[in-house]
Amino acid sequence: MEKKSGFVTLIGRPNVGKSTLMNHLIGQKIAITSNKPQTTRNRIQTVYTDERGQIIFLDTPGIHKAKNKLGTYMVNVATRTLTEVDVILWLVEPTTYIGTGEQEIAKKLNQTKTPVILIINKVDTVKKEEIPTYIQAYKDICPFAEIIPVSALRKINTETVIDQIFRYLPYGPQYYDEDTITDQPMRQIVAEMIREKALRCLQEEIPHGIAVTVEKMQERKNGLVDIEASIICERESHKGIIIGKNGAMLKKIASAARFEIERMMEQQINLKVWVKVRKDWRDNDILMKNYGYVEEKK
Ligand SMILES: Nc1nc2c(ncn2[C@@H]2O[C@H](COP(=O)(O)OP(=O)(O)OP(=O)(O)O)[C@@H](O)[C@H]2O)c(=O)[nH]1
Ligand SMILES: [Mg+2]
Repeated sequence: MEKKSGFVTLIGRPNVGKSTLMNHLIGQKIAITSNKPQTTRNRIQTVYTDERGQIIFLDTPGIHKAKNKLGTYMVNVATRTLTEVDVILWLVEPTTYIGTGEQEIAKKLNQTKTPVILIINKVDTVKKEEIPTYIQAYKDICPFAEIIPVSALRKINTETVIDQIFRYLPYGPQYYDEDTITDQPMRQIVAEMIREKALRCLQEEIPHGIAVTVEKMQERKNGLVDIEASIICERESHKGIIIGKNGAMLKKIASAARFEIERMMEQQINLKVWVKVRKDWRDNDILMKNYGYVEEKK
């Protein structure tokens, strides 16, 4: 049987469940997730392979009204994928009210000829009999190839997503070997896992102003891996909150991160985390670049 292959982007407003869905579709947690909007900041590429062929997923930052340079960068990253893929998955929440954010995305999608599959996610949060009303509300704002109600969290109807993607993918070569899950370097995945724990433990504006860098990752002869990382924040007052009373908050973040990194690497790790202040780094091109938020060269 001739195999299919191609690129598929997941786009949508922040917090609609793009990263949760992608992780579930590939069967491994690569992209971090949280209940705070703007969790994903870069394009995260992962690979799904089965007997039908290969799907290369691009998870993207949520499309929103940017308030700083980091936000503009994130929206550009997401928007650019629209021109690079064979199929677009647009994720939305189950609602009949289509806000300006969604309308802006629809406008962009109406300018492309690429097939768009609408994913109405989080259907576990609504009554089953209401689902047709959400489909009805969305169906005319774009010429969708398909509309699929899904729950990424409860794993409802997610097989259908893979089936439908393969329908619209072109025939083509296998780009990666079957064992490849992602092209993200391990250091980056580790930094993201620490950022996820910080996002989940901290409140209000603090998580949005955090970046994480990994300065050292080195394996000892006995297999233990020493990791040194920094949490960068925007204000002295934020640093105090991130460290917490007697270092309690930082300990909580680091030990949650260590637990997950050890599980992923299947190795014991020794994790040291520092907290640094870089004032308003989200509006500073050079600092943003240092933390990995840099435009890809074409
Ligand atoms: N109830 C329910 N919650 C979900 C579902 N999918 C995702 N979530 C939750 O929604 C929140 C956001 O999920 P993410 O996967 O981080 O969302 P995202 O679209 O990647 O968000 P950004 O990266 O900020 O753009 C998390 O708390 C998820 O657990 C779902 O199907 N049902
Ligand atoms: Mg995400």
